[in-house]
Amino acid sequence: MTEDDLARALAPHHLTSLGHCPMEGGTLCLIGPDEPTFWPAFKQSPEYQDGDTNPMDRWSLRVLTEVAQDLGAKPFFPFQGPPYRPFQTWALQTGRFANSAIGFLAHDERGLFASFRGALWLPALWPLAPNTAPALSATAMCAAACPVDALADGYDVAACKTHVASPQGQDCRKGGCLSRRACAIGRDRRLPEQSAFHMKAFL
Ligand code: B12
Ligand code: SF4
Repeated sequence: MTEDDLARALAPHHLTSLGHCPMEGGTLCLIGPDEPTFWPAFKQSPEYQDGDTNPMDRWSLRVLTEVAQDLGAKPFFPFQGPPYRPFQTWALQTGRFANSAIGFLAHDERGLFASFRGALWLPALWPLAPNTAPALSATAMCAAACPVDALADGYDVAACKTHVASPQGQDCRKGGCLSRRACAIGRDRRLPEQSAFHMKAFL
C-alpha cells in the first residue's frame, strides 16, 4: 500500500489525504474533502438528496467504510462521540497542520478551511513527511475579523451562534466564518454554498 494507492482510492469520491502520522505499528491518514470539486459531487449523493438529517456525516460513514474495506484499513470518524476521537491532536502529529491564533488548525494547503471527513489506519509504515505546517503569523489577524470577538480568548460558542443566527450574521451564515476567511491559505477552495451548508448544520 503506497500513498499513490490511497490517492487513487480517494479520488473518485473527491476526497484527499491531508497528512499522515505513525500510529500503533501502522499509519494514520487524515482524510478531507478535495475542494472545490467535492461539493458539487456530494450534492449528487443519495444522502444529500434524501432530505434526512446529517447527510455529510452519513455520506462519510458509507464512503470511507467502503474505501477502508477495499484497502484493508480501519476507519475512524470525527463525528462519532462523545467521547470524540482526537482529530486535531492527530492532525498536529502529521507535521502539515499548526495551531492557529483562533483554535482551528491551519493546514499547509487548505488553511483554516481544512476539515476532516474521517481517518484511515493502514497496516503500512510510511515515513513522516517534512514539516510544512504554516507559521502562526499566517493567522495572527484572524481573531480580529470576528465582529463579536468570539475567538479572541478560546471559543465563545454562545456569542458566535447568537451572531450567526441574527440578521447581522448574514455574512457568516451565507459565506462562512469571517475569521477563517481572513487567512489567505486555501480560502478560495471552499465554495460559499458549502460554507452555508455547514453553518446551517452548526446552528
Ligand atoms: C464538539 C465539536 C464542536 C462543538 C464545540 C467546539 C468547542 N471548541 O468547544 C461545536 C458544535 C460548537 C463546534 C462548532 C464548529 N466546529 Co467543531 N468539532 C467538535 C468535535 C466533534 C469534537 C471536539 C472534541 O471535543 N474533540 C476531542 C478532543 C480530545 O480532541 P482533540 O483533537 O485532542 O482536541 C482539540 C480541540 O479541542 C482543540 N480546540 C480547543 N479549542 C478550540 C476552539 C475551536 C474553535 C476549535 C475548532 C478547536 C479547539 O484543541 C484540542 C487540541 O488540539 C470536533 C471533531 C473531533 N473529533 O475532534 C469538531 C471540529 C473541531 N470542529 C470543526 C469545525 C470546522 C467546526 C465549525 C467551523 C463547523 C462549521 N460551521 O463548519 C464550527 C465552528 C463555528 C465557526 N465559528 O465557524 C473542525 C475543525 C477543523 C480545523 N481546521 O481545525 C473539527 C475537527 C471537525 C471536522 N470534521 O473537521 N464544534
Ligand atoms: S462564524 Fe462569525 S461570529 Fe462565529 S466566530 Fe466566525 S466570524 Fe465570529
